[in-house]
Amino acid sequence: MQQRTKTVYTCFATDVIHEGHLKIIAEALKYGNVTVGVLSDRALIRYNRFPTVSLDRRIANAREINGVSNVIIQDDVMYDKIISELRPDYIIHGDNWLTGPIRAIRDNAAALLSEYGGHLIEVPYSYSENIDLIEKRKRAALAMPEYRRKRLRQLISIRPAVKAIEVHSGLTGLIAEKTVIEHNGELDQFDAMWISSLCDSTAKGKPDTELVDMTSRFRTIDEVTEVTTKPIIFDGDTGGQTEHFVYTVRTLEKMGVSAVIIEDKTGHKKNSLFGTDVPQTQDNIESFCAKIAAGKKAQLTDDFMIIARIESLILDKGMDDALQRAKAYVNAGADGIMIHSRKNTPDEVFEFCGSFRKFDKITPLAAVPTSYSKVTEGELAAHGVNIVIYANHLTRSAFPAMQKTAENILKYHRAFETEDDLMSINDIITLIDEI
Ligand code: SPV
Ligand code: MG
Repeated sequence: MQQRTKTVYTCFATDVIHEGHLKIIAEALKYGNVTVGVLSDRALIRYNRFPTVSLDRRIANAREINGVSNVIIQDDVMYDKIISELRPDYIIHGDNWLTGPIRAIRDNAAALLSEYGGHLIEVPYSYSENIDLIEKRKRAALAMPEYRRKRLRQLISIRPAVKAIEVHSGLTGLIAEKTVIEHNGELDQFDAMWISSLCDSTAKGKPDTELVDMTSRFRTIDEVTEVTTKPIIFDGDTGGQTEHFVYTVRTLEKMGVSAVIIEDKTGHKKNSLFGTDVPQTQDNIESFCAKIAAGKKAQLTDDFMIIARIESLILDKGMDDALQRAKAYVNAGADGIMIHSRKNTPDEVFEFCGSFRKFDKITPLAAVPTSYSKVTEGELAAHGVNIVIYANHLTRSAFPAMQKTAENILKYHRAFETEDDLMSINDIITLIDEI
């Protein structure tokens, strides 16, 4: 009886086929007919590899490889669907997936294969100067303003909810950029960064009152863009005078920022989470609409977004006022609406989103679940929220840790007792990659 030709599957999470991939294909061909899976955009993003070329191009690249019998799309980083549909005899992969969070993908594939006697083949991962250069060039391309700027709009169209974390320096930028976790068999990471006025000011020891000027805020953006590729949402406070805001928009666009969020307050702005404990003045609708319209007129790219932030719930002005403003701001050209709340449940945010979505199904909505932190991203997305911003969490976690270390050194007149709380010297001196 003639033996059935074996099926070998390999999946590529890449924009460029290089010698490492060709080595895997050469090895795979020894075992049978080779099917290559090309990760979809959605899956590549989960994998922390934002695509720089289209899915069609990536498929064409895979088809051009000699010896490949079949090219299919893999729409999830996990192999469950592929394995159940294709039932490959072998899955072949570089052994780099034995370490780090992607080990979860490997273990999952191995378990599924073992259910029917399939095998995993792991080939030594190829490191070469050329592969290294390809990786570096890709990262450099993603960091360029024209790629980075449009990435937020791309993510909004792909992700159920884009999640952004606060950053205020190169170091916090690196945490947002590189933190990938595996939890319950899923990989996760942040999609975007929020340059918070609160945290940017706090890092400089200044109050969050628009005291830190725009030139200094732009310096923070520079620090962050220097070492990251993910898109930036900039907290533009009130946007300042309309005559100045138009210049801010141009500068942010040029720097590759994806969106500015401006809040409808005027005068001596204080942080929203003070609520009505401090005097704060909400701008009138006409004047704020004029600021949005002027910003939209000034912008030069289609990618950049001006998101209008509504403070009506913060200032106890009521739901009707918030909704009336939302309508007006969208009509004035706002590319998105951020609804802010300082309640400890998400109820009023959900109510706003429900009413807003009755008359506007498209305009992206952003929420900042600081005071209502029990809500999950999934719940917010189910109510129509597109962007979830964790607005201050890196600063709030770093400060108590630093304070405790300072107190312990004072207490014990030496540093030994702090050691358990510290990263190792080796970790800190190797944390930042050298070129
Ligand atoms: C910020 O992070 O600076 C914000 C959000 O504007 S909030 O602090 O909640 O006002
Ligand atoms: Mg702010």
